[in-house]
Amino acid sequence: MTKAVAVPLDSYKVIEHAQPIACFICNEQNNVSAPFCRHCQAPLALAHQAATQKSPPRMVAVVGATGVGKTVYLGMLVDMLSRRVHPLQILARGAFSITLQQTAVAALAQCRFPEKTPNEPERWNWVHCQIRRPRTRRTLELIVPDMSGEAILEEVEHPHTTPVISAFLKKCCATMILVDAARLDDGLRDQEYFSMKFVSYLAELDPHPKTGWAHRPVAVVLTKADRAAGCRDDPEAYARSHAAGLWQQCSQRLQVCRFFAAGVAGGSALCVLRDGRRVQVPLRVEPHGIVEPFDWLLERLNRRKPSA
Ligand SMILES: Nc1nc2c(ncn2[C@@H]2O[C@H](COP(=O)(O)OP(=O)(O)O)[C@@H](O)[C@H]2O)c(=O)[nH]1
Ligand SMILES: [Mg+2]
Ligand SMILES: [Zn+2]
Repeated sequence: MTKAVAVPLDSYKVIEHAQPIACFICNEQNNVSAPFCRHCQAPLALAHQAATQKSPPRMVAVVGATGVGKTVYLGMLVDMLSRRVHPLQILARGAFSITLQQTAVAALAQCRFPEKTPNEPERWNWVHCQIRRPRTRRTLELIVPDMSGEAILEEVEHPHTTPVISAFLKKCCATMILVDAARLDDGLRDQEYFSMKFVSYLAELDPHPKTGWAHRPVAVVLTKADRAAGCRDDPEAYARSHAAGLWQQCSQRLQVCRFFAAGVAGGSALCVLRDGRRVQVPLRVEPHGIVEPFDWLLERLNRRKPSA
């Protein structure tokens, strides 16, 4: 005979979990205890953090083809900004904001570049930080994910098939388009084609005559400037001569656009690993032009009202 036992029903738990939470990126409803959005796979920690803020965080995209230098650039940018006091102070929010900085800087300190970014959005580092100007009480919450180049290309080639990218880019208030200057210097055109496709994708994603992408700030950053002679002195002139199609598209389609040159390594060399793989290694870390595009974007953002 089975002995009857009284089992208390934890029904309060059901009620707690029945309350949905909207994903901060795509606005779809999710279970409050889920770690990632079931629709776009963005971390729901962003929605939980945003819920504690008076004004919603604003988002900036850092885009470019695979291998252009997004992870290295973003890791170094967060590291440099987090040490700076003037004119802005940056405070990272949440562990994954610091992970990007940690992995990029740790790799560079060991004379290597960080590993390739995984394709799955749940494995990206979503930098969420608070920007404070000393002596003013105004703060700005900013979200900048380190996305994979493959996922960006997939969305650009087939619009609205990668929900995390399309929803994110629709809500973004500014973007940095990274272009590999070392490849431009070698006469290769893939970087130019990628960025041209991206600019045209943006223009079609939100064509609103006043608030669309044509009016949002876009910084075009020529990366690996240490490997492209002449691009540091005048990035715009360099883009005009080495990526004329991109330069023309930017000047025709974007009202608030500027060209920059940046480099993290002071020099790099090709190294053959034991397994036969050939990888670039930084010979020394000599950041150049890292914060300038970010400062320029922030200044433009401060002049605009949040649209989202
Ligand atoms: N010379 C040089 N190479 C760089 C620099 N930044 C990145 N790279 C190279 O570009 C590769 C890809 O960088 P990564 O940031 O992972 O690119 P992502 O795919 O756009 O995130 C690195 O492994 C390096 O070989 C730089 O500032 N200078
Ligand atoms: Mg990456
Ligand atoms: Zn979502």
